[in-house]
Amino acid sequence: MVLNSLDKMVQLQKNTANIRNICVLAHVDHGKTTLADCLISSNGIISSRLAGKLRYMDSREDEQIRGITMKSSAISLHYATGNEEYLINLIDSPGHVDFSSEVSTAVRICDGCIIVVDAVEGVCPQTQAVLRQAWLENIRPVLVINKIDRLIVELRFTPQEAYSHLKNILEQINALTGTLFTSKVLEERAERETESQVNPNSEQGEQVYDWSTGLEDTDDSHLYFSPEQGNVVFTSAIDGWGFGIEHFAKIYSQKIGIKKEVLLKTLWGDYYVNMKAKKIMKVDQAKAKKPLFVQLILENIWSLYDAVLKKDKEKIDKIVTSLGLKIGAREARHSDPKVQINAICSQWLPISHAVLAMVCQKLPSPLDITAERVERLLCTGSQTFDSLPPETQALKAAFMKCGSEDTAPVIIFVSKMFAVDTKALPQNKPRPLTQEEIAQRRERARQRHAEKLAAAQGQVHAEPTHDGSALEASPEGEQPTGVGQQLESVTPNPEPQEGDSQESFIAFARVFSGVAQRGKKIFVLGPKYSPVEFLKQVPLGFSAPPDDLPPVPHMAYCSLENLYLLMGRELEELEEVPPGNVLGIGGLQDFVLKSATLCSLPSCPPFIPLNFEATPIVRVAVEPKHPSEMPQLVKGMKLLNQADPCVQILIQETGEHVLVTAGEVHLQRCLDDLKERFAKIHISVSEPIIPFRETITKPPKVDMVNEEIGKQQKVAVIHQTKEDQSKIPEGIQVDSDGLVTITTPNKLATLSVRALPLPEEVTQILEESSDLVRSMEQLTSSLNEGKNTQMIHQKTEEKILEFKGKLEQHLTGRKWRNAVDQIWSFGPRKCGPNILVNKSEDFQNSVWPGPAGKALKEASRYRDLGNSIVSGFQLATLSGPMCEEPLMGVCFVLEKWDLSKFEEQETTDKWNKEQSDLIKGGQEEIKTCYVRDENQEQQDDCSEPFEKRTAQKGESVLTDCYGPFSGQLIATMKEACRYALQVKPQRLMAAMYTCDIMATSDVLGRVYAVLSKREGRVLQEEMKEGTDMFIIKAVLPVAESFGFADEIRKRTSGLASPQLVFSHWEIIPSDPFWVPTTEEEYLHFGEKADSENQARKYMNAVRKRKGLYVEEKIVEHAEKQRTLSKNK
Ligand SMILES: Nc1nc2c(ncn2[C@@H]2O[C@H](COP(=O)(O)OP(=O)(O)OP(=O)(O)O)[C@@H](O)[C@H]2O)c(=O)[nH]1
Ligand SMILES: [Mg+2]
Repeated sequence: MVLNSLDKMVQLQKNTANIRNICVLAHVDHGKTTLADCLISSNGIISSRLAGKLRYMDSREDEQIRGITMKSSAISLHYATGNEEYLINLIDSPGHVDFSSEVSTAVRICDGCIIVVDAVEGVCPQTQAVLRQAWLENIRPVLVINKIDRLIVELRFTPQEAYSHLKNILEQINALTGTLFTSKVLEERAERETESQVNPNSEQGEQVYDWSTGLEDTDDSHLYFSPEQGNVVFTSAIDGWGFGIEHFAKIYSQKIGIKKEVLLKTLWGDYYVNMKAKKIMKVDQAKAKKPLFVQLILENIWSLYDAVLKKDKEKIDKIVTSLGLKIGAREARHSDPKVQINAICSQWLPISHAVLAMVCQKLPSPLDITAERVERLLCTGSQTFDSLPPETQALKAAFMKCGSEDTAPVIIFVSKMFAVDTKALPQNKPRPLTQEEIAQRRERARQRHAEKLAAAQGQVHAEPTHDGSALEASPEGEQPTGVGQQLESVTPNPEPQEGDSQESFIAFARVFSGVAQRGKKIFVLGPKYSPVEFLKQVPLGFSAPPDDLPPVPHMAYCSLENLYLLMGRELEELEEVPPGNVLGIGGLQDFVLKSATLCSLPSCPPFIPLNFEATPIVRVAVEPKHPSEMPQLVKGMKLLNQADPCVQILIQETGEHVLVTAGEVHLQRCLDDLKERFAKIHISVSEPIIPFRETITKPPKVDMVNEEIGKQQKVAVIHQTKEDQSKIPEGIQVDSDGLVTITTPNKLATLSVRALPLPEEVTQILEESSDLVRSMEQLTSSLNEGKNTQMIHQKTEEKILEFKGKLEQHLTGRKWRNAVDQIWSFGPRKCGPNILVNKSEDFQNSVWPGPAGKALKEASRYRDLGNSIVSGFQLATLSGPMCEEPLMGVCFVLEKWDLSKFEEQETTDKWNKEQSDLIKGGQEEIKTCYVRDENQEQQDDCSEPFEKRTAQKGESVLTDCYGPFSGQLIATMKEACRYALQVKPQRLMAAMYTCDIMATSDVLGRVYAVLSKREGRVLQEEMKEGTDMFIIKAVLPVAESFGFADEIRKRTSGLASPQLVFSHWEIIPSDPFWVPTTEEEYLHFGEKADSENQARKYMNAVRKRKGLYVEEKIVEHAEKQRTLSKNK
């Protein structure tokens, strides 16, 4: 039964210094949920027998079936040690890469974390990832090395071997911490340096460059994990035991009479004890002395396991009595050794005590929040804390104080929204009956029973069937009036019929300052809210009631409807929540989409966005089985979007509803949720839509049979495919160098565009800097609009310069001369990995803020036309000619932009207009021009009425029979870019996953077989020290990855399990349009070249999906099949 009442928890919540908000982080399957079970069982919420089997925090059905956690969930635990009582808000998180966004939502609201590492597998990719996330959030970690039992039972290590193995794991994880720490210190030092460059007076004479400064001054010893620091415990969660060395130091200091402090320093490390002299000495390898850790700790555990596994009853009894334990008769007789081990060890070395004591001692309370973390949380984008308005800076004190007085501002962060069945909310649940009510019920039942008996006696002669039905009907028919009605009123109203399966959204949140009270009104600040804007709109110290405030973008005002204590699967209602606690908030569904900051003062900025490690990449289109159920699907998708931190939902131009998820497992979970909870309809799901990118390359030097191109004689091309697809329509000039010149339909402007492949490094830089490019774009557009409100912050400016420098560094050579200065735009969506370079002389413009960008001021008229060119470029980069996928790594150079005709036209227009104004004065018949044909002469005819019309209506020349001129420019630019691409060798780019597979040596061959079948490439293969495990690092195209994890698992009987993470885009080397053109190629590939062309296969699949024309020859020369034997 639950040991802690709600009142106890409420009381504990008030003592902020004794609250620990922690999360459990690890690689998948390292035992987080099992560990959480053990901690929960110490509070009596689940029985200790079930701990490790129940996986209480995995409350979803699919979590239980698959055996992996998919959602992070919280539970509040009570822990008492000595005189102190602690409240531990524990969050269990998923370890699977697909759900790493759930980890981000957990670390944000914690102050510390438990990193769990499997003693056999050691440090794995996700261990690194979660450690990095903990660092980025500035939360303190402690380490649990779990599954020590596997070293004994599976690997059959001797205690000495186990010790070396554990030492190794510690070294690995400390090396990781070291790299994180060093990079951070170096970064900080760089920051300090730039600051000192800004005010050179402040630190004179310190200009000598010494890379190690900063590193040496900073004490980092507390950061590392080491048993003697008390931040490492060794556990076996499944067997319920765990220890830190402090426990043994206490015991042995009494037993062997060596001071506890000395033992604490020497129990871990290469020391041994000289029993006779009662002295601790350094281990001398030559003498083969056992370290203390082995001799005093591991050997005892090993011998216990040995005794139990060998069923040596006598020895077991001896150990049990020497440890002073009492084992229940049932456990002692149990045939399963695991049960015995669990019974003995969980008493001897209770895991919950070891872990929770470490958590309370080593992890900070909410009061210990560092100034650094607060500043980080408040500074979005490239802002610095000092640049925030003074009202905002003042909030820092509130964070640090974490006070609960009335004047303290209430600051809450919502890190995610989760859905629960409305019926499961505490206010809707039938509450437990009080003693009185139970007595009343009993009385009522007794009465009913008496009545039934009386009725049965009265109808004793009736037929049995009739009798039965009468009995069944009687309770309802004969409701005793008084008591019954009273009872009805205490049970909650049933939900309305249609809504009985409704979902309610609860915010997963933490109070950072002030007391969250039920019904309190609060500002909800969206991620884009800016307190600066607000303070500008509303005068300082606004006195109006918040309801009357003018509407401010990204801000809402609402009340905290319900507050909950999160207890794993259960929720408990609370009236108020003091600062420093994790809580659930109901009623924010309409105000918060995924995450938000809540504050009682509008001067608070939104917290920095959560740092997601996974990129959503797997997309599918969904539709209802019955078209009439579309509205349910749309509603369901909206709910799903709110309930998952990382899923994206899109409606594509084609009208498809698309779901973008982080991986296959995530996809499956989203679909299940959609089907069973949010939409509750049957849906059909498309094959995963695999994203591609289109690009161009340098012309290849050799052909497909490795012959130098040009040397081979081209044979007569039998089929025209190659020529066909790159056929350029008439009226477009292409020179030998790939420069495409094209004229707008009204013949007034001519554009010359060339496409060039960007060097790989440049594409990479562009990808990495997309955020910066976006903010640069915003800046330029606000400058152009003449707003000039956004001051460029110095740090941003430096970043821009650095970015520009990097581009210049890689774009060298004659071809790229001045190119960086002339960059006009990035695309698609103004921040993508493609560049538009403007080399035309008449019109200068560039993306760079500052003098170069201002050159344009003169011609605002041209600016609009310039915008059309940029839009055309954006459209062209958004969908390429091969299969309408976005472009990547392409540079379009606008060589010439001839507007002379347009200008002439405009002058004539003006003149005409003046004339007509003078002579006529407005009465006019307006002729419309019809485009009768594409024919040239007829178009020319149009020019006369066109001129008249525009002139007489007093409009500018910007509209003609082909539509607005700006629109024509957009279309022409887009076409020019497409043709410029098509005259170059085009290539597809595939999205690639990196995958880490851990496999034993006997299944290695099969892993390789699956990898190579799926076009995977092995990068590295390493043997894990001390085990027969291999770690294989490989890259694999996303297109080939579906079902990969399952296949590997099946082929290796579950011994290898891969983790797939999106890594980069890679060019597929084959040319999708390739056909054999030389004799050699004919010989090699045959006339139709129908051997596999991977790129063409992908391209055609995408085209087919998008409903585009696919050039496929199905049967060319059909030959009648004959059976030779018949011809005899
Ligand atoms: N031998 C052994 N097995 C363990 C131990 N702890 C957990 N396991 C097993 O490891 C498997 C994974 O445990 P979980 O607790 O679900 O792991 P997790 O870290 O929560 O996994 P995810 O949430 O999916 O990332 C289960 O089969 C557990 O029984 C342990 O101490 N020793
Ligand atoms: Mg788990």
